[in-house]
Amino acid sequence: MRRFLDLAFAGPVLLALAGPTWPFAAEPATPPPVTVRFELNDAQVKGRALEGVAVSVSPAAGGGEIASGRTGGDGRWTTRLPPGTYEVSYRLEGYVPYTSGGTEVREDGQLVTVSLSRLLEATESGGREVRIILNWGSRPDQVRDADSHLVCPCNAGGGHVSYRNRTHEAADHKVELDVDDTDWGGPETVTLTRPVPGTYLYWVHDYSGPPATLGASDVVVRVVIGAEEAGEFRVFKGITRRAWRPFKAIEVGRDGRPTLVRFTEDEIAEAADLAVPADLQPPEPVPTPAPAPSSSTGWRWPFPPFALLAIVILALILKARHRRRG
Ligand SMILES: [Ca+2]
Repeated sequence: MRRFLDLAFAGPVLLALAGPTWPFAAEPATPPPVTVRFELNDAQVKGRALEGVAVSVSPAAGGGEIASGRTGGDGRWTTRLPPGTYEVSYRLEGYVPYTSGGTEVREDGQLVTVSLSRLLEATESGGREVRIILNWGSRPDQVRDADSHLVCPCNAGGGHVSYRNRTHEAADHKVELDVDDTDWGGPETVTLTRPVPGTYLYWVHDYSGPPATLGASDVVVRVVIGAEEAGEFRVFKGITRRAWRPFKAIEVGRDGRPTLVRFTEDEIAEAADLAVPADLQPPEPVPTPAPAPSSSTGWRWPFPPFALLAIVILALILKARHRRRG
């Protein structure tokens, strides 16, 4: 009887402890939010932090703004977000508005570096100016030194602009790389002034490899034509090459109007975005063959360690018994 009473009492207590949702299934858990720092800087002026940038964050899947704020004097704004993919827009007077469609939030303390491009004066030549802005990640396992390369179609000497040759200037046009950033983040900005008719080729090179780390990095390339963001490109994860072409070309017509030409899906499937002219590119290192797989158990020894431990314990027990009998 006493036992029955105990059970009768314990049942409701256990139910109460189980919480109000029992016996219904728990809701799918939202991952706990992590701290994310946004750092805004000027795409053209190295080291210039941008204060007062309005940042607005919405889930990429839709649902509207979930966080917003403005950067402080250090160009930074910090918030907390559950890991996921977000659309983030950046607005500052005098700069080209920018909305990023696929900002991935992964770990606590993540730093998202974004560079804004100043609005050009609404002149005829200003409308034809092209800026290619490269940002990359800030984690130690991400590419430390990424480089922008651009080849001008004018066939003049020095038309390949990179960290080795930052300015290409002819009588009627100019290509300029503002800075060679060598320690994470970026930006590196290439500016085309009065581009000439033809095909401009651009690619990103992982200078600090091997190993190739572009695929582990947050490489983002944006193209601004005049006052418009013409395109945003993110490196795909898992790329094992050290060079990547985010877009096919900047095509400039006979009227001097530049157009951004993207790769088609078929071209990307054929890895055209990894094809950089060999004469312009340092050779890729020959991949070393993977080490031969070890035995199926993973242990090269006749006995795995736990078997050896068992044998030692067994030997000690037998020895102790032997002593007691003796
Ligand atoms: Ca660089």
